[in-house]
Amino acid sequence: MAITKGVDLEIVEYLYSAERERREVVKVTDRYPELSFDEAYSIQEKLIERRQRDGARKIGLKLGLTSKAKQQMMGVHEAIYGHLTDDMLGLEWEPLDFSAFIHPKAEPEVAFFIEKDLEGTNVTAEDVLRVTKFVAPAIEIIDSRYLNFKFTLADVIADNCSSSKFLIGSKWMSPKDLDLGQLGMVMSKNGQVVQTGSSAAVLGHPATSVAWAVNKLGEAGKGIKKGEVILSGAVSEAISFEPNDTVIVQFAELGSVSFTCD
Ligand code: OOG
Repeated sequence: MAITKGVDLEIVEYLYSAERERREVVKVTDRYPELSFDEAYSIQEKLIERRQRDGARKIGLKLGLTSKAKQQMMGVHEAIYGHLTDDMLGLEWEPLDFSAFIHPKAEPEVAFFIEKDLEGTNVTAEDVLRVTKFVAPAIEIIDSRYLNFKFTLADVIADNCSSSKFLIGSKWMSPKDLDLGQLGMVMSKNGQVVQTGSSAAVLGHPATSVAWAVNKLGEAGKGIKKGEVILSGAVSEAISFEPNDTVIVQFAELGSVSFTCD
């Protein structure tokens, strides 16, 4: 059974209020088991429109499930994308407010800053690098609205891919000046190493991940735009954190990015 017009907007309110009221909710597919990926993306679009009506501005995209390990864990063969809005941007020098989250986790990522529109269905990693002005170290905070962070692929797409906050480090480099395909990464929490990885974990190269998103958007006649920021997907597993924790992500060559939490 397809999701009808009234029902999609009900789901939007369900997820949006869960986020604003910081509560976990039962996943959408418990009620609508046949929710398709296309319907889920359409709900995601409407969720972003809802945020825009409240004053948020769309500023870019995020990729999810870009590592083979995470895809296998979910039993899927595809990445997913969601939207970033300006109210999601955190600043390194301002502690994050823990009470604004449900059950947050932090992921190390490489951010892309796009300087030219790009659209198509045969876009390559090289095309993405050509339109990328800078790359920078980033941390994404994911905070699924679903109970115990458990969901199907359709659920997580509808929930804007668990997006909550993100932070960008201060070292911005041209992708021409480093080997973006194999950047080592160390993530530590309160001085203890909690994850290590390589940017190669992101579909072999983070630009391949961005190209995947452009091609996926291309199927709907959309693309990425000049001025957008794109989080290319997690380089390692996400880690949970608590109030007063400090998390630092250090990339070889690309520098570091960190946050503390109140
Ligand atoms: C889905 C989003 C994960 C990534 O980079 O893999 C994600 C989840 O909540 O696991 O952003």
